[in-house]
Parts: sequence; structure tokens; C-alpha cells
Amino acid sequence: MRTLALLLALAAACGGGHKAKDDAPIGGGHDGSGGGSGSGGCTTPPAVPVAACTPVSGTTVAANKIGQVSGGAMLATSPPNDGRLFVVEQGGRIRIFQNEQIVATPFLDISGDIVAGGEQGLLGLAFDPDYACNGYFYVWYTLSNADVLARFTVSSDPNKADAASKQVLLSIPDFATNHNGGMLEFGADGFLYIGTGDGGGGGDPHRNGQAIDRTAASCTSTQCEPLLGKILRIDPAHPANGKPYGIPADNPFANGGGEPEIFIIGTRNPWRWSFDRQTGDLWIGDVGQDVDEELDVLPAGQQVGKNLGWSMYEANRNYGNYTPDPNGKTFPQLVKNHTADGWHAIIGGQVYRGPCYPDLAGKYFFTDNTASTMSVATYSAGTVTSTDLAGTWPSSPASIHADARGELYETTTNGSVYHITAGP
Ligand SMILES: [Ca+2]
Ligand SMILES: [Ca+2]
Repeated sequence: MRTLALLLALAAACGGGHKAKDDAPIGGGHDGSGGGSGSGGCTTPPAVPVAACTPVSGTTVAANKIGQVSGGAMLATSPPNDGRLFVVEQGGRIRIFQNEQIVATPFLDISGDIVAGGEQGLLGLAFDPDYACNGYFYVWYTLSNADVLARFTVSSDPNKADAASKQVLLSIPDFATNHNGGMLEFGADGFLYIGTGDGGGGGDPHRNGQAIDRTAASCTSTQCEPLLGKILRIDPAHPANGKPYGIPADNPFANGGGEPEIFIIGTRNPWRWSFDRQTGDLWIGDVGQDVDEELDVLPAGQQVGKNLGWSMYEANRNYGNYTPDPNGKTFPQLVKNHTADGWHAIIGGQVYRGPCYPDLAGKYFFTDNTASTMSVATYSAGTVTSTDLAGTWPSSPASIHADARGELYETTTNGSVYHITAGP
């Protein structure tokens, strides 16, 4: 399975989050999320307006380091329309960059309340589509035996969260330290999407990837957990039926047949993924087992209930846990091989939709935790075309993700934060 270096490298890798609204299609009103269930009529301006930039032409890409945090930098993201960049430290703190300068005092510090190290820690962050009005943000972190989704609220100081405001929305039992998911993002529908890993160990020993129904005979072992190995979707703005969130009406099992939070089935460790803010297409980097890393693209309108195959398939290959049945499975758009390509843990990214480098528009940037490439892909008519850019790029990447504007930032497991830029 994976090398020690890889494990150390990224909790991300094997293991396995979201941000909220800032990922939603940009046209939607709140920086991302568009209009969904949560977005009422919030008209409060953001705490810090977004910085303007003079557009620069050209497609010569660079990674411009803007700063450093402590430990692993898991993700960079922003509240809707807000000029600040929030960086997730694996150890449990969230740091703010303003005008690409780090703010001395952490926004949040929950390092005493989580388990971090290896693939564990504070792994994901998403801001509510109505953050400017309600101050809600969502984090994903690990305990020794669970993966937790919690909501916090900002304090009266816009650069400080209220650490006492924590409300746990989900706590999913998890039997192993690796494969903990961690990407969170609000869609244009206003719902919160949550990526979970298969729990870990290796080879999906409890067959969580394909498990959908807790009461099914195939899921009666004590460590079968159908909410693992999935992308979940919930409605935090409308709690219902005794849960601190609602279930979107068109979730595949909203009316039975499986766990109602499930949205996409059969992921191994979808560590980093995002929506294209312009098209609504969902780009998922799902970390592979022994042979292949995979990139899945689910076009807008073709996402509900899709089954990405794990652990019946690793990418396009029969993994061996089941009699293979391609019926109803969605196979990857792009595969990177451990031997031929030197990829060992794909780091999903985001489609560039920012204002500063217009010639990058529509290009998806992604990488691999071991190969440390700068890879660029486009999607058209069901086909992904990709290339690895020449040059030396940041080592041990953990994420590539957008701020409120759609500018892309790369973070690494050694704590570096880079703005992806372009020029002639
Ligand atoms: Ca785990
Ligand atoms: Ca797959």
C-alpha cells in the first residue's frame, strides 16, 4: 500500500472535506453558493471587501509563496465575497491571511479538542453561504474513533471565532487513523456537501464504500458504516426530524432504501474536490489504493446518487472485494498510475474562475502529494484533457482551492501557502 513517506506526507493522501459557500457557482449571489436553501436575503456586507486586481494576460503559471503556517496547511478558503483567506492548520488552528499577509492571532484554535497527526487532524472548512449574516462556519476534524462535522460562529471580532459556540452536526464512527475525508463545500443549491473516506486500514475491509443501508444484511458487522466512503449532502439551514440539519428532498435515499445523508457512493478517500463555480460540474480527486489515482468529473445535473465504484473497483480495475459489475458505476475521467506516473495520492483542486489571470479561466488545477506536479485539465463533452506543466512545483501538496474571488491557492503538508499566478 502506501509508503511511510506518503502517510506522513498527507494525512491527506490516503486518508483521504469542504468549504462552504465559497465554492458555489460564482454567479449565485453569495460567493458561491448561489441560492439554495440557506441563502435567504442576507445583504450584510462582508467584514473585509475583496481585493481588486489588475488582470494579467498569459498562461505561464507560477506558484507564488505568500506565507507559512504551523504544521500542515490543509486547505485555504474564504467566506463568500470576503477579502480574507482562511488557512486550516492540521493541528487544529485556523489562520487568516489579509492582503496575503498572515494575521498574528488565530481565528480558531481547537487543537486541544481533536486528534491530529498522520492523516488525522483539522481537515476541512467551509463558510456558510450566509456567513456575513449568521457567522456560521463548518469544520471537519478527527477524534481517536470518529470523524466530526461541527459548526462554529464568529465572535463580535470578525477575526476571532467564538470557540464556545461549537455544535456537533455529525459524528461518524471511524475505525482507523487513515482515510478520514475532510472536504466540505456548499453547492449552488445552498446545501453542504461532505466528503468521507472509507474509514481506512487498507482495501476497505468493512466494505463501507458500497454500503448504503445500515439495516441491510451486508452491513451488519459492527464496523460497517454506510456514511463512510461517500459524499454526503445535508441542509444545515433547515433542521428536521430530530437532526441538527435537514435532508435535501432529492437525496437518493431521502425516502428510504439507504442512509438519507448519502449523495454519492463508492469513494475511497475523496480528499479534495470542488464545484466549478461557473458550470456546477463536480471535480473529485479520489485517492487510490495500490495502483491508480483517479479524477472523476460529474457534470451538473448528473451527480445525485452516482456510484464511483470503490471498493468494487480501484479506478477502472476490479479490486477484488466483489464480483465486478460495471452496471450503474461511474468510472474516472483520468487515471494516474503509481508506477508509470509516480502518483500516489491525488490532490484535487479547482477550476480557475478568478479575475486576475483571465487566460486561466476554465482550467482545473490539481496535483499529487508524491509527484508534486502542477497539473492542468479541461473538461469538454465528457472528456478530460490534462497536462503536467514543466518546472519544479511545491513539494508535498495538500490542496489547491479558491478564495472568494476564485483565485487559487495551493497549500502543503509542510505549512506553505502559495497563490497560483500567471503571466506572459
Ligand atoms: Ca479513518
Ligand atoms: Ca472510482
